[in-house]
Amino acid sequence: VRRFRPALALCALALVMCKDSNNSGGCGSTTAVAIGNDFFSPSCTGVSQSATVTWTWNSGGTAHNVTFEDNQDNSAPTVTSGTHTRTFGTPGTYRYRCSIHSFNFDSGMIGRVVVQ
Ligand SMILES: [Cu+2]
Repeated sequence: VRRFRPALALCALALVMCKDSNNSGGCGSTTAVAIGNDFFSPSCTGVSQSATVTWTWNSGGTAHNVTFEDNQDNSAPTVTSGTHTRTFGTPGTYRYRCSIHSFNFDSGMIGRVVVQ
């Protein structure tokens, strides 16, 4: 007889809830976003007004960029290491993408910052 394992069930639920999909699910609440190959982690983060978000390249030398839908405070087009920052003075949802690894802001290497 298999016994119900609450700990395992909880882990499974946590995995589902924390799954870092690009345009749904919960946003993280961090000002630090890692740039991998080819994703932003977390892909969505919720921050407070006037917060500065820092993107850190962690891609082993592969070029990526941070290009915002509003075309403000973008990174350089091909960056292989280092960091990029943007301070968000106005509440709203700021979508961004890596223009190398996406065609638009809806799929591919995309992310968003929700400023409250
Ligand atoms: Cu990229």
